[in-house]
Amino acid sequence: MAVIKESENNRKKDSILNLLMDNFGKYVSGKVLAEDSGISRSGVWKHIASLRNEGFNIKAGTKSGYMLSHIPDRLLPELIRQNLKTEVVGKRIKYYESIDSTNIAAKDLALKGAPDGTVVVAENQTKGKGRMKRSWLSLPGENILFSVIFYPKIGTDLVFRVTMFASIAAVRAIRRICKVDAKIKWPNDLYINEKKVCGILSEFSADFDSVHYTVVGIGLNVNFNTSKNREIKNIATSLMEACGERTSRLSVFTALLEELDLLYKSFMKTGGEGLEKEWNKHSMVVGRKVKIISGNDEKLGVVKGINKYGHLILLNENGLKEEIVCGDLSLRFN
Ligand code: BT5
Repeated sequence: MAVIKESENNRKKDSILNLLMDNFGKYVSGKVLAEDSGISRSGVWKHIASLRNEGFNIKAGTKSGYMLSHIPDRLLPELIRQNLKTEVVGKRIKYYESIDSTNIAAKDLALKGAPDGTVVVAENQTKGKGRMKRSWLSLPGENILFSVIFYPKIGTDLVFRVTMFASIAAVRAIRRICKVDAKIKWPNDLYINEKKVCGILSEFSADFDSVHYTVVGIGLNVNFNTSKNREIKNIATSLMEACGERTSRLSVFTALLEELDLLYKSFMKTGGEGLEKEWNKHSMVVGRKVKIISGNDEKLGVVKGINKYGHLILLNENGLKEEIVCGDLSLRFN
């Protein structure tokens, strides 16, 4: 019941914002807004107050109505919904100004039964997580930080395919908006010009062998001035740095949710058969000499590609093929 009320409320707020955005810089009367969204004049006023709280500048005149004069640079659900064309991903969006980690919040929501494709997005994370207790750095409002909940009907042996389709979705979205080809570095990174632009952290919960939920967390550097950040300035880049101009976070985020939606729907039909082909096409490591570090173990070899489970196939120094299930891959070593 609460969910129906929430979506009805969202629909009304979206329709008010939509009309104000269509008439940006012009007054729209309270009567027209009320009729268009199917609520009372006082209902309109409540939504206007809530939009103002979120950073929209809306002028009000007793006779003229309301005029939108500024849209905040935020990944607000009502802004995302204005253009989003998806069937599953982002039908429900939880937005935070600041949170510890969107993955933590998404796992909590998954345990409470949040719908498939629920998105948790934040402007800032106080404990952004990488793999193996590493951190993910960002600055408020500069990048894209979000997690999506999926309930794929697969066994744990195929769970890496979720990270595979998420990486491909990010490559496609970056290509669509920025016309740049990002490359995938096994197991979970995207690089542009040999520098990391995006990291993916997939976590899952399983009953016996079957996956209950997966949470895919994506951090994508958009308008990040990485050179100002001592810790990552030599290894990281952002879309702004790669393309030479600021990029609309909203456009990239919308494209990314749409690509995730397409790939997830096809994954639900086919189980992700053949995903490795597209992944290998975008790989930055195929054919290159690498070092794989797993715990205390190190291996050198040339990468042949990944197999259907997402395991890395390495041609080792003795000319033998090895299958690596997990680890860190380094391209800079001697
Ligand atoms: C990752 O881990 O690359 C996965 C990062 C996932 C972050 C997202 S943000 C939304 C969601 N919520 C979360 O809490 N997490 C996810 P890993 O492969 O372990 O790489 C971590 C390493 O990347 C760090 O140790 C740094 O060296 C580097 N790094 C940290 N922040 C970076 C950034 N903004 N850009 C590029 N590299 C970064």
